[in-house]
Amino acid sequence: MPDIDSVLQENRSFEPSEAFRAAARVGDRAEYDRMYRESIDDPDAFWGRAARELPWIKPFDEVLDWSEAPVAKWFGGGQLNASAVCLDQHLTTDRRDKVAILWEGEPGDVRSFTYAEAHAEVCRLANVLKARGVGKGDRVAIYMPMIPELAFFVLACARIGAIHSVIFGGFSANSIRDRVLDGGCSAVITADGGWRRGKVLPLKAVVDKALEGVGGVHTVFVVKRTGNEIAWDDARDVDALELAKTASVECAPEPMESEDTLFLLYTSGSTGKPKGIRHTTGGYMVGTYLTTKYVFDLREDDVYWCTADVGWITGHSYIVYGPLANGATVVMYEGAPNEPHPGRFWELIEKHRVTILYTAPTAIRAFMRWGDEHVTKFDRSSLRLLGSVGEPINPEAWMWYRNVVGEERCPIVDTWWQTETGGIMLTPLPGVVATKPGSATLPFFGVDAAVIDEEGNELGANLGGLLAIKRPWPAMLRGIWGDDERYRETYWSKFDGEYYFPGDGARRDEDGFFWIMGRVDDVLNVSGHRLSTMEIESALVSHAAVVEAAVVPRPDELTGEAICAFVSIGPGAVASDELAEQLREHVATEIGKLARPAEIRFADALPKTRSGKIMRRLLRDIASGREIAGDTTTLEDFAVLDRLRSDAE
Ligand code: 7RM
Repeated sequence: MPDIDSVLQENRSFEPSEAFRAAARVGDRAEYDRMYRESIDDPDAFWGRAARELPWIKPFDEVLDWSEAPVAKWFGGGQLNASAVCLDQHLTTDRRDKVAILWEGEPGDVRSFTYAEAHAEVCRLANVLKARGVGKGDRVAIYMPMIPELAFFVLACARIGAIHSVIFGGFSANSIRDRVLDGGCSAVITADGGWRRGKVLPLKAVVDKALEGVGGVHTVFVVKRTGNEIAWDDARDVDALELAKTASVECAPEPMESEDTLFLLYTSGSTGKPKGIRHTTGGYMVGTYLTTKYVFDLREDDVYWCTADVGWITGHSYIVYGPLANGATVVMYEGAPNEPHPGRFWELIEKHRVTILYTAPTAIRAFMRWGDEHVTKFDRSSLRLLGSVGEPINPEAWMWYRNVVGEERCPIVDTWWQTETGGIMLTPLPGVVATKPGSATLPFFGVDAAVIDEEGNELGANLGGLLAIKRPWPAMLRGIWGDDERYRETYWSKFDGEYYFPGDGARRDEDGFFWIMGRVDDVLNVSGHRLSTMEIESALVSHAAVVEAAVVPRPDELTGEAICAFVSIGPGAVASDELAEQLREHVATEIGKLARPAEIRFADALPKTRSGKIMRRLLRDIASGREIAGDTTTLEDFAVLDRLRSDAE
């Protein structure tokens, strides 16, 4: 099979400012190189030292045991508790009275908790869980809005050694049922409702439906947030905050083995049922702690805001565990970015003096579409660092993020990683790297990344191929819940256990920078050329009329596959044959005739997962006139598919 042809040309490069560099933890390339080299050449020394920055209950005997590959054992013999790492360790320091969580609800209500207060809340909730018989090793599903109690319950589970399985608050009753059954959950934590776009999401009602006919759940803990009417089963349902009022504010953290499971988080496979990705305690905590510290270059006075939902891995690692382990002040927001107006994020940044913003390309593109004025009317001078995660960020969006949001002052860290990797894998360190728009740049410490071909040979500069990771890292997944074979098969079998295979395409440029080219399942084959959908999409969105684009193949007798582009356009543009022709020409000019779409279809919206990733798999079926096959439970808006289908007719 030929390599993936890379056609994207991007030569701009942006150094961090001298001021940023001077204050940064790692402020020059030689220092990064030295630390990186040690992390690869002597991982025991590097990770052993990093791990000893955390408060262990019992010190570990061994850094890594890889003898049962691909199941890694990190920090064997050690005991710790993730909630104690996040909370208790700070109580004997000045951070005791520092704000840990600064929360704003969609209606504008604000609550904040110092580390001491958060600790008390978590202990109370842990005692509430215990009182209903929840204990070490039990699986607990959490289906909650973005309220402080979501983070507190996550930590309360960790405190007593219960395994949390957070299910994003937008999932349907069926998705919840599947996950509760697969994980064998014996308790569910939910809320009466949550605010989203001015309306109440009736979460408890969805849980009630999900649990119809499900036998194994003995308790549903309900947090009353919105006060909407809910059904109540006296035998099963308990009012969590009512019980918390009289619960003790002390709860000793359960000593956990380093390899005890901390949580499950379900991620959709391209086919088949969702996989319960299993993360354990020691390695995950060391990995999220260290990446947060270096990638966001956290300082004591930072106000850090990651806009993800705690229901995604980004929220687990970079709202809860990583930042709190570092003693950061974390902003949490309940609602939609355009409620009650399209400037809500920037208003929040002005109001709370946010210094670090970590968000997703899909959100950045939405803000671009809504117009600069909603951003610029708020004061963003507090911002010093910007981050991106979730998808390849197209250079246009990157430049807009830098110029409009960050006023050319803030470095951007484009962080590549996965639910499975637990933490950030490819990323610039903000004081070190001269970033290039669209590149996740260099590997984080301990990450031995390569771009290889189908035979496992490393490819030379600028050749597109498969991203591969050569050795275990602390925060990596330890398995798929209940299906160890699927773990081996999916991630380690492609190259006989030699590489972890994330399923993404990538190239490395002449400076060794990584450019992620999207999922390899999405690669197109036009006349024998393998093209990355992401590069063609990037060319399309660089046209002024286009907001978002998704490129998929459809079968073509002549070329094997022809390029079909689904395009959503901005408010000022009009869908017409003329515009379609312009866009086809635009792609031809930007990257060559080879990549010129055979067909452009205008769409008001593209099918996305609830975390904002475009589901090209579904568009492939539509473009080829096939019935949609495979798992659609992660789709955000089902009506989008019907509209796309009827447009095609
Ligand atoms: C953190 C997260 C993982 C997939 C991954 C990629 C894509 C994520 C980037 C990215 C290019 C990035 N976990 N992805 N971050 N692609 N640049 N900075 O999103 O499990 O939900 O998704 O997301 O394809 O494999 S995830």
